[in-house]
Amino acid sequence: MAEKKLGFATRAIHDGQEPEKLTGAVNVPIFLTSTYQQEAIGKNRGHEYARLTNPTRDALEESLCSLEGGTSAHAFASGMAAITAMLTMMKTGDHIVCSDNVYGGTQRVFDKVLANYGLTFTYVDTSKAENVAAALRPETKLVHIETPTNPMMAITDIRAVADICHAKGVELSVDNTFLSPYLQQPIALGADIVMHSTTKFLNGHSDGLGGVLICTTPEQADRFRFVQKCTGGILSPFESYLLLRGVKTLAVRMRQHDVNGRAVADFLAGHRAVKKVFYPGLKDHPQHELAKRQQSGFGSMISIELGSLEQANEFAKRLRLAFLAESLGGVETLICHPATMTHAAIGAEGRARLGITDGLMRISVGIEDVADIISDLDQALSG
Ligand code: P1T
Repeated sequence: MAEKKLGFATRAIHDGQEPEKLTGAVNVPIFLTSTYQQEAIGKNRGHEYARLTNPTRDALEESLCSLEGGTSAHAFASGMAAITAMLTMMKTGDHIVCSDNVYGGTQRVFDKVLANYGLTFTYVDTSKAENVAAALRPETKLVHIETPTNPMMAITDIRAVADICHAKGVELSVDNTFLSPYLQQPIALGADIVMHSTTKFLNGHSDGLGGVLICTTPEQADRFRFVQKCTGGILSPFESYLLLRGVKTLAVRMRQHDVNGRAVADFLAGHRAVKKVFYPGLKDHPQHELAKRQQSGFGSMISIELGSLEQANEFAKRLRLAFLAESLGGVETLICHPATMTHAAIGAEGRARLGITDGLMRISVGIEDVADIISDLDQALSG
């Protein structure tokens, strides 16, 4: 009889994290070493040099691989380092199709760095799968999507886009940062690569940067292992430890983020100072039914339209509990102004096309008592 696969919360605590062999310590130690003694020329104990492998990072990679249901995982120093590493699979002349609304830094590295090496990018609204089909060219090698998107919360049908890609021999990568593997499993829906800014929900405590690529084929694994070794933008042992520690509580944190996110979205939808709420859990969200089908929760990322930069600034200045800050996914509620923070780099025209107005604020609802979060938002909105 096949062994039953352990549940998500159990795997988050145990996979990759056997007690340490020498002492039985139940936590994976931070292996602070740049190199490893070798027994003879050509004979080592599985490790040669820390840019290639480090036992703390290995444990983390095994854990994240298990949670996303991939075949290998590769950790990098930031989400941007992970995306850049993924794009090294491309060659001059290759074409990439990308969601038109992605984290501003993703579009920046594509257009301002990688385009200089002869890669071409087409941005389409991937929430309409037919736009992806129409954008594919003979030289397209990769489709990269964010779902939900940052910060407009548009949802893409991963299965539909995966089918379109695979019919043409194109790979699909999904940035799963906004939901984490607890609320969305892109590989089970057909994605070939999952990436994360682990800085966000996976870490969960706003105390470390990181990024990861989770693969589904041995070719990708060879490639990303090689990129880690060649370019060296790997996650440090200390940050790997912090991330492993954060991931242990991912399931309980995400359950509470989801509960708090729904309650805050309902509150905001009924507030007279809020002109519009963007949250896939609300019935008026254009892809609400898809989100219900594809995700196992709606998460805690919400954007709100307040009408003007002035209103947004007044709201931000009045916050007492929530922090005005870039980033997301921490235990504390974080509120950002996409037009001047996360999406400043795409320019006013780019923002206007996507509906990222000067009055838009993005809320990463934390796991404080939800009544306290709501009361802070209420006083800040009511003025
Ligand atoms: O910041 P870094 O770890 O390099 O991750 C980049 C990144 C990639 N993908 C998504 C969906 C992201 O949201 C980010 C980073 N985002 C923010 C800093 C932010 O406040 O949206």
